Amino acid sequence: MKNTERIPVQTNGNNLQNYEETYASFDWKQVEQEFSWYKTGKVNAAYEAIDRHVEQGKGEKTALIYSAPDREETYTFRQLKEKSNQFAHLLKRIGIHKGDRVFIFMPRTPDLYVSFLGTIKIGAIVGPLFEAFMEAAVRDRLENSEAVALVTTPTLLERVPVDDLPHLKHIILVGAKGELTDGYYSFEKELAKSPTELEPVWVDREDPMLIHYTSGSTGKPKGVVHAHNAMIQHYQTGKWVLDLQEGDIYWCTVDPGWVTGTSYGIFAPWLNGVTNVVRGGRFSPDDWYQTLEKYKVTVWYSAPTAFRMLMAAGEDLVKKYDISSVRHVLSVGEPLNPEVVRWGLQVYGKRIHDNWWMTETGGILISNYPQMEIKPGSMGKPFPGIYAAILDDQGNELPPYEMGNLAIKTPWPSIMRKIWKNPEKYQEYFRIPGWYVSGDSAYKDEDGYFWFQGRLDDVINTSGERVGPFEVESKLVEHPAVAEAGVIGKPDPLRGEIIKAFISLRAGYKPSEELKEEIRQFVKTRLAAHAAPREIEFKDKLPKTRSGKIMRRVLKAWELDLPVGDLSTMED
Ligand code: 6R9
Repeated sequence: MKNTERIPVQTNGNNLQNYEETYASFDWKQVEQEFSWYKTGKVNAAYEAIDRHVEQGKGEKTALIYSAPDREETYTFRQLKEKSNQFAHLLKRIGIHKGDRVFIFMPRTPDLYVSFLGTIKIGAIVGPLFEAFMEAAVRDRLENSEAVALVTTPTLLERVPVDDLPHLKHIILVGAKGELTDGYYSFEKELAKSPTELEPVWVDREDPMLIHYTSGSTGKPKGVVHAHNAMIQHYQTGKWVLDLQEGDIYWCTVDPGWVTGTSYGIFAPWLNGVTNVVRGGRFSPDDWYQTLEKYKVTVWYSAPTAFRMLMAAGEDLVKKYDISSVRHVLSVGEPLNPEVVRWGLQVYGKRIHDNWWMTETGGILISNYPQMEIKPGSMGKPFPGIYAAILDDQGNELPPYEMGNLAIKTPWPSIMRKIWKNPEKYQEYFRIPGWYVSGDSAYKDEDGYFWFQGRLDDVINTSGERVGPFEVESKLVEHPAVAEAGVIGKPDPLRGEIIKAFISLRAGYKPSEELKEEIRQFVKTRLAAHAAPREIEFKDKLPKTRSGKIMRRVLKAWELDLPVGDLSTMED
């Protein structure tokens, strides 16, 4: 179905003047010249993110604003440089070397960011973990990566099976009380006795710096490895997609346990020398609007699940706060339902700019730019320097509107360099020569906009029609009673599959057979008869990952009584 809805350009953006022209002429080499690598042949991404600004006279600028219910602190670029240097000295003292894996398992506090930067400064590989992980999830990741050091808190240490992890030799505790035994170190005491100056370890741009574990639908999570070179992409997408400028107050709402929280919660803002807001504590609509108001946030990057929850919290709440400082709003992680885009425009007065990428791609590849019309429901167009296409299984490019494999021509600066100890898995992404095959299905329209349909495993085949679950879910959330929806295909002897929808209702609505029928008719009349869910089930909550993605495979496993696979990334 052709979509004719358009949202015109609002602010025109600041950094990227003309998308079409830039796309036609851009070369990544232009960006590389801005960093030390270009002059010396060596680089360090943490140096480029923090220390470089101190050397360029921006040491007293605020780099980090940390806000949590019980703690509020700010750090300048100089302070972050010094503290991360001190942490780096601690690692050096205990014998951590270039290439060693250092994991961080702790709540979002400034210490997390200091540890992250300090690890990279000595050329070690950092692995951030969600604080909510339970023992099995922590074990899998530390075991697979053979981590030698871990930064954590005394409380979270209870979930680390230290005795079963032979490689793990050093535990650095944030907030430890009293004397510690061998192999345990107090973060605060050790930093206090470390010098604030450090010569970073200069590495090759291809040297690894970061591992993110991401789960596939089956099997154990995979350790996706990124190199220092990824910063080229973080920096440039920060400029052209986030539209970051000198005076911005930037807030990326997500945790560094998810790749968005590192590429865009650490690198993009700091490589661009911008003030970065980090909020600790749990999601609450009140606190979020308060954060925007209090710090006068200008650029706000979040995820569809959060925007849907803010939408469900209603318009009246928004009116209680002054969020007029916000200039630019962005979303990633899941398809951004058109209804959410419309709501954002109506209530915030702002366009929400959807963009697409993956842990494996390391940075944004497809996006809506400030100076481009938005077609609600579309992920936008490829970033300059990126060629994206829809391929059939043989690698032929498909014409507009045909659904197929979303694929990207290799390489680009932030593409993953390997999957830790799993070369077979790595190769699967490159099964079509010259291309990275994402595993997502999508189509492209005649203007070059990309439209997400679902993970390939999620596409539903009902009575011979291929239906992407996203289209159905987006129509469902347009119904006033629906807060969130997850749609799956359920095997059916007659139709191949039928569409089943799991729905959580907005406050004030009660489940009933009449409501089911009303919702079914709503989709039937506004989308297509074949796309209307034959079955509807109401749920208090839908299963989601910690990054907020609805887990359709879990819905499907529950429905069909199948094994659910790895659940370590599921929220409580
Ligand atoms: C950054 C991140 C990647 C998967 C990806 C796709 C889904 C991400 C999306 C989107 C529709 C968007 N996804 N952005 N789907 N529209 N704008 O999310 O990385 O956690 O590895 O997930 O998320 O299915 O393949 P990751």
